[in-house]
Parts: sequence; structure tokens; C-alpha cells
Amino acid sequence: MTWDTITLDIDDDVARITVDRPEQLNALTVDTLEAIEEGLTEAAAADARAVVLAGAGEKAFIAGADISYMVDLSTPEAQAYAELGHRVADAIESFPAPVIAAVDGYALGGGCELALACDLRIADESAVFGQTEIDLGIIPGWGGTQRLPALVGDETARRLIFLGERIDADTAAECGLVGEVVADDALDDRVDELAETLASQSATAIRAAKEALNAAGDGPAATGLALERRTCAGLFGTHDQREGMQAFLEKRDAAFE
Ligand code: DAK
Repeated sequence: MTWDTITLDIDDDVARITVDRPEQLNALTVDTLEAIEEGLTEAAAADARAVVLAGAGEKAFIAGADISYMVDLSTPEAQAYAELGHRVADAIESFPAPVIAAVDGYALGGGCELALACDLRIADESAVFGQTEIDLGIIPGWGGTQRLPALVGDETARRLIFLGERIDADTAAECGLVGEVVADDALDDRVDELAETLASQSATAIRAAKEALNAAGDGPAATGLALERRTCAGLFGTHDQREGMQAFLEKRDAAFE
């Protein structure tokens, strides 16, 4: 299968899914999310023993959900978009082999959230992370309110989400958001090396370990994810959501209520 918005390469038991909208900094449209979901299904059918999620171009991993698509969404439409994003994040999280986020450049909003759903995050020195939804009058809606504090702790997650701070790769590593930072020209090699090592382990044992690790957050996280989906979708149609996103598209500062 081929897609307009992603590429999928499977080689030596390693699947590489690359979001391929570099002019829009790989922002996630409905088509893109559906393609990632289908790519993961195809990778699973091919018994991939490791998956790499990356973004095309030099500037971005994924700069977030597509703001030009979201700007006029109604709450029910936003709810559907929330369900789709959560399905993709869940498909990453429950993929039966490790998924590595290879982060070069911007990983913002929904892009950061997809990285959070991965098992491992490796960034290059130019990477920039942020849950910047607050600047658009909304909140993280694809798992960020639950997965971010689990990785970086409650206080840091609140700072990142309340302030929409953008942090560099070293800061992200210091707070536990990424496991490893490498030189800009070393990311692909390091990610390939790690993926090959993972693919050489016992696939059965890795799958069991992943299931057990995932179960650690099952109870409260499931409730929190459902609340997040509803709350985020409920913000669509408010003055601040419309103004925040319109301001981004018009390249000006937002005037919130
Ligand atoms: N969406 C759409 N287009 C985007 C985009 C995005 N997220 N990010 C960048 N682009 C587009 C820009 O509009 C620009 O398009 P043209 O003007 O060339 O047509 C092109 O990509 C290049 O971007 P810039 O010209 O802005 O490039 P710069 O290097 O100057 O700046 C930047 C790069 C990443 C700092 C800047 O583009 C930026 O701040 N982008 C927005 C980043 C952001 O705020 N991301 C978070 C989006 S909010 C939900 C669940 C989840 C979500 C929402 C709802 N539900 C529960 C309903 C998720 C929300 C998000 O992800």
C-alpha cells in the first residue's frame, strides 16, 4: 500500500514510518493520521520487530495537529479528531514490538504526543519539544495530559502544558522526555543501530515486557485519557480556540478572553 502523506519501508524486520509533509512541517491531517494507523497495521502484519517513527525534511519531526484543519471544527468534529489521534497513539503504544521516535527538529503539540506514545525517544541536538496547545486556546488532546507527567513528573508537565514552553533536546533529556540526544548528523545511524539491536532480541520476550510495562499505567491513565478527549473536544467552538488558531494562521498574536 502507498500513501500521499507517509512512507513505509520495511527492511530487515525494522519498519520505518516517515510522515511526509515537510512543507507543512509534517503537521497531522486526518489523512496523515489514518495513513500512520494503516502503516502500523501493515508493519504488524509483516511481523516487524521494531518500528521507527520519523518526519521528513530537516526542520520537523511533527509540528503538531494541522491547525488549518482544526480552526473551524465543531465539538463533535473535534471529538472525532480526538478519537482518531487517540487510536493512533494507542496503536503505537500497543504495537507488539518497540516503537522509536526519531526526533529531528520540532515535536510540538500532537507531534510531541505521538512521540510520548512511543517506547523510546531519540532526539538530535536541534530538536524542540513542546505541548504548545495553550497558545491556541486548547489543551493537549492526544494523551499529553496523561503520558507527559508519567515521563517528566507532575510539576514539569504542568509547566510545559500551562506555559506552552518549547524546550531544546538537552532540556528534554534532563527532564526525562527523551532518552538520548545525538549530533544532528548522527540521528539516523543511531536510530537504525538501536532498531536493529531491538529486532535481534527475543520478540516474544520484548512483547511480554512491553505488555507488562504498559499495564503499569492502565487504571488511572485510561480514565484520564477519556476525560482528556472530552475536555479537549469541548474547547472547540469557544472564543479562545477560534481566536488562538486564527491568530496562528494569520501570523499574529492571539487576543484571548
Ligand atoms: N499546522 C498547520 N500548519 C503548520 C503547522 C501546524 N501545526 N506548523 C507549521 N505549519 C505550517 C506553517 O503555517 C507554514 O505554512 P505556510 O505559511 O508556508 O503556508 C509552514 O508550516 C512552515 O511553518 P513556518 O513558516 O511557521 O516555519 P517557522 O520555521 O517560522 O516556524 C514553527 C516553525 C514550528 C515554530 C511554527 O510553524 C509553529 O509555531 N507552528 C505551530 C506549532 C504548534 O503550535 N503546534 C501544535 C499544534 S496544536 C485534539 C487533539 C489534539 C490536538 C488538538 C485537538 N482534540 C482532542 C480535538 C493537537 C493539537 C496540536 O497539535
